[in-house]
Amino acid sequence: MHRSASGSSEQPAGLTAPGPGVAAGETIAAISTPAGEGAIALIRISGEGAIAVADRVYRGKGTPSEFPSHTQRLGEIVESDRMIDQVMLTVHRMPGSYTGEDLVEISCHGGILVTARVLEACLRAGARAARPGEFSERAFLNGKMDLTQAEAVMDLIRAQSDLALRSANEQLEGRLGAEVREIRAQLVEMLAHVEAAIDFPEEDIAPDEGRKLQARLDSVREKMSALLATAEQGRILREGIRAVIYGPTNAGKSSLLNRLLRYDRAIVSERPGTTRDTIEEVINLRGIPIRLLDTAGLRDSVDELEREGMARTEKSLETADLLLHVLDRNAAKPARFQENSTDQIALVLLNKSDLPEHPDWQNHDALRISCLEENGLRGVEDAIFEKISQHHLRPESALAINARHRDCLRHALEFCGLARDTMNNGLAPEYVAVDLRAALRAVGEITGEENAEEILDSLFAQFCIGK
Ligand SMILES: Nc1nc2c(ncn2[C@@H]2O[C@H](COP(=O)(O)OP(=O)(O)OP(=O)(O)O)[C@@H](O)[C@H]2O)c(=O)[nH]1
Ligand SMILES: [Mg+2]
Repeated sequence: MHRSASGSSEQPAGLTAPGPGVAAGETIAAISTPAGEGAIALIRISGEGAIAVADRVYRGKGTPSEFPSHTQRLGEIVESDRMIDQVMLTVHRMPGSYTGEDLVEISCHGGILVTARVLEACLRAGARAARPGEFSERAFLNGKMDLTQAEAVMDLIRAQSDLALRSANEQLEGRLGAEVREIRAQLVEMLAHVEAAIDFPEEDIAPDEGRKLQARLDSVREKMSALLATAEQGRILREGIRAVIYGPTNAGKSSLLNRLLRYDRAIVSERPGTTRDTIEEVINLRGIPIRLLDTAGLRDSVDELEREGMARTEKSLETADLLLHVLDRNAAKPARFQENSTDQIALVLLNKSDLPEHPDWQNHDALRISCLEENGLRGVEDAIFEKISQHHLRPESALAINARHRDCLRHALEFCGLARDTMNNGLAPEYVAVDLRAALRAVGEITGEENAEEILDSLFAQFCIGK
């Protein structure tokens, strides 16, 4: 499963990463820790020549090519006999490494210049700069993990909540891959039956056999549907819930944002029309990332800037998962206030409960809060959590597929549906086989067992460099 080579491993190292489509045999290097200052940073080298590169840049007791695998040694990185930094160097010999190749890890001091110089030394010694995700890509190409596990590495890095982390960990352990492979195995088995009928046409698919096949097909479709149902949870764990705070000017929307964030992010003032642009911040609500959007208050205004702000508010409402409708309990019910005006899930919050209640709100069923006196805010968090759980989450499972898996599964389901129709219509088994094969391909794309070449570049490009 090697991609087309556009360079040879004999070529001298360049300091910039060549484009995609480079042979996996080359030795690559990258700084795996984030750019910036830190106590330590990690530089990784992977590939056939990784240990030879280490031999050239390392000075200490012995040489890396003599070090036993998985042991760490203190030494120096040198260039033209000048020391760049004192480091710890670890050799991981193939195949027992993350990438499945010889892999060297250098822990150096975390200065921006130091790390750049250590990497540069490795590049001059024969490595080339790695593309984003290239270490994980190699791990996949060398059979260390399937695509769902490689994607889980990225999810793990980006996880912003406990639930997202748990989900990424389960995927990394291979739970999703295992479920997908089971579906695949069942499809393969069915295909074998159908193909037997093609090979021995005189035996045809007996009516009895046909019913069994349909039942099995239905059970596989159910499994796929169950996995598909986790897509919404996956989107939320990866991107967060979009909760839009909206309502009339001066109701206390920005005050609510600040309270939920627990710091003064947005400007609050008694002047109506304070917030103009939408402000977005993420909170972690009991393990669920929530993107809170504070918006420009709604009122009739002639001010052009304010009207632009309100247009943005309307726009953000379109993509909201949850609406937090904030109203001033002390003021009359605004003319444009409508209950259950949209299909979206909404919470009505009557703010300023420290002030007397306007008669319009009497017997009105809504949460009463005071951002000023910090009353009822815990109740807001409870209510948000409850709404999200009801509509978006399946707490019993941390399994959560991503958009790519969802698309593959949808295709597979479609083809299984076609296969079923074909069977029902009594068409020749050849036709059923065509549909089943297409379903099989779509399922195989999830783990990378099928069509990996086409998926790889776009998938790993989303990774960070050094991972
Ligand atoms: N008494 C009282 N005043 C509050 C409360 N919450 C906010 N306020 C005040 O109401 C005014 C408006 O608050 P903001 O948070 O700026 O209101 P907003 O909805 O963001 O207003 P715009 O950005 O103009 O749409 C400020 O003077 C706040 O101090 C509350 O619970 N009680
Ligand atoms: Mg505001």
